[in-house]
Amino acid sequence: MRLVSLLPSATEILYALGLDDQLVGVTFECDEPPSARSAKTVIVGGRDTSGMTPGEIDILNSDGILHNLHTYSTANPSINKAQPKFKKTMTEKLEKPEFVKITCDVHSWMLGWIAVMPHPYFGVTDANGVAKIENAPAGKQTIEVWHETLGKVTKDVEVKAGQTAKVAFEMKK
Ligand SMILES: [Cu+2]
Repeated sequence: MRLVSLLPSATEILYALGLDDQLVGVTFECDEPPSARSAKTVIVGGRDTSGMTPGEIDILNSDGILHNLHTYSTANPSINKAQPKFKKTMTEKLEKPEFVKITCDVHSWMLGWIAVMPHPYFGVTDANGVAKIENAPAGKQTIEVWHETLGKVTKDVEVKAGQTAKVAFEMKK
């Protein structure tokens, strides 16, 4: 079974029951046990973002060693600062829409991307390459697919109210 917990208390219960190996996703609010957010996929951008401040991101240090936050961006100011072992959470601001590369200069293998979106209509592909965008407004919409090495591809799609529109993308090197 693959479990996703959308409630901090549910995450705690799943850990207490020893079901954490079946837990694949938690929310950004699931802070108990502290390892939950670093060991599992953190789901953001759901319909309820009431607990989030737009443009703010929490960067966690869960292993208690020195790291460094280094972002590469053009629209947002770049960040380059140390995250000492005692700094469990650092809150940074990324307010302008763009794809921001983030690395740790202490550990060359630590690299990620942060997608700052101007709207809540996005999805992340799963292991089968499928992404879902929920509650997209009806009408003619443009979908943009982004991949860190393959770049961007866009397609137009007609979204009908109450129906699912399917669009296939193929990206090549
Ligand atoms: Cu590091």
